[in-house]
Amino acid sequence: MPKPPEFILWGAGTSRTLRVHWLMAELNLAYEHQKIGPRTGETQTDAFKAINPKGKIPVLIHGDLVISESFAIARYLRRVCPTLQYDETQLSSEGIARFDELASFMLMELDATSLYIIRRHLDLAAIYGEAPNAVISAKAYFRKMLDEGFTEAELAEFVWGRRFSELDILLTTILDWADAVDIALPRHCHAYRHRMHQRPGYLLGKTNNKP
Ligand SMILES: N[C@@H](CCC(=O)N[C@@H](CS)C(=O)NCC(=O)O)C(=O)O
Repeated sequence: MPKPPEFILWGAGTSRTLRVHWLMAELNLAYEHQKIGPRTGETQTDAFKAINPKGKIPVLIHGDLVISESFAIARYLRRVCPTLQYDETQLSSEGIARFDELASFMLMELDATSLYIIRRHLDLAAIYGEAPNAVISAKAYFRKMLDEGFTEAELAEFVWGRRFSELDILLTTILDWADAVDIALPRHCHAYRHRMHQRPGYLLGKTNNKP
């Protein structure tokens, strides 16, 4: 029998790469790790750009499939590896609509429109320019979206349905990143993060994500 293809994961050291290392750990998947880091030049080599022309990590290779975008990788892994179960609501059309709503909200409003704007104009100001007002307003916008996007009750256990999912990985990495750039988080968000940080999958993913 032919051996199933191995997973090869490119990237280490960022909250986006942690998303994949963490999920791999939750799914109990073995993989080869190519530990290239951001802003080291390693993402811009001809060899890596032949894999991902965008020059970005993470990237997953599985057989003939080469896939970038941390959340798309997470969705693919959930599909090919049935280790994590879904509850009944999560499998319903309404549950899937809620999944899409939460994923779009977190990726667009919290990650791209807020946190990445802050990163561009703080840590990466030498490339994208100083823009103190953009940073102040992105922080305020993040906090407004967070307050309006999740009630305390919605973060009492998992963010989607009654079971852990890739949406918990997405939200935890977003909250950790916000905390690291000094956005004050409400108490229930800290409690939610603390619970997620106790998961063995998180701890192993964090170790494997080390550059
Ligand atoms: N939306 C993408 C963002 C990927 C991304 O921007 N990755 C950064 C690191 S967090 C990167 O590889 N930048 C190129 C570099 O720093 O060399 C995802 O979620 O995977």
